[in-house]
Amino acid sequence: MAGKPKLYYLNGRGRMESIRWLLAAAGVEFVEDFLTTREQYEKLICDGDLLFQQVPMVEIDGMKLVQTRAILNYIAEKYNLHGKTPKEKALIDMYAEGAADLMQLIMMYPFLQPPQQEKQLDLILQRATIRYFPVYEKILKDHGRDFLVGDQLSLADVQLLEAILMVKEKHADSLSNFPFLQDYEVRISNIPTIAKFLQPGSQRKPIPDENYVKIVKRVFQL
Ligand code: IBG
Repeated sequence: MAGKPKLYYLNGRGRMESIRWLLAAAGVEFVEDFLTTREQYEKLICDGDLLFQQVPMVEIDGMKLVQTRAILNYIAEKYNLHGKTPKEKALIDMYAEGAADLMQLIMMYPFLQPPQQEKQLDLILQRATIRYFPVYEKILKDHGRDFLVGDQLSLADVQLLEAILMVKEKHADSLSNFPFLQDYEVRISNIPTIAKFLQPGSQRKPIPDENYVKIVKRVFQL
């Protein structure tokens, strides 16, 4: 039997967090190797482990996968979280990418200084409530189903819940005008594998703090 997937990244959210979420939602155990020094990162490059000299990298099924989207899609395919038909896959990718774009705005936030940080916060809340949440609200309202696509959990649901919780960390009331998304948040959060990941002590990473930002800057020489 193949071993557990091994994740190479920092001990923080960044681009790896969605991969952790998806594995957890699929009920797959994983191990992590945390980069804390520039030397560890350079060793991975020297050993030829990083195709484009970048992390996230995930060792899985004898492969060293890089590129977040490729990794997510592989896991989604393997664990039946990527729909049943080409059309379902396209919808899932489209919805997942919208959530990823929103999360990208939030990912940058801790790396900014005032006053850019306040501007970024305004942008995050504006994009969430004017551009992204209305789209997902309408999808759920129009088809009246439990999940974004088809009749089962998919990559799109996992990424959307991650995005919703990230926005709520910035502004707790951000779903107040979106009743379908409020119900959806509760429903998806209660899926047993996801509920477990949301419990304290899981491999879910906390909101980035100053120390995490320092390590990121040190490892990537920013
Ligand atoms: N397209 C790649 C992907 O999606 O996986 C991009 C990967 C990437 O940018 N990785 C960064 C890296 O390895 C680390 S995440 N940089 C080294 C280099 O030389 O390119 C950095 C990041 C954080 C938080 I942390 C927000 C955005 C980016």
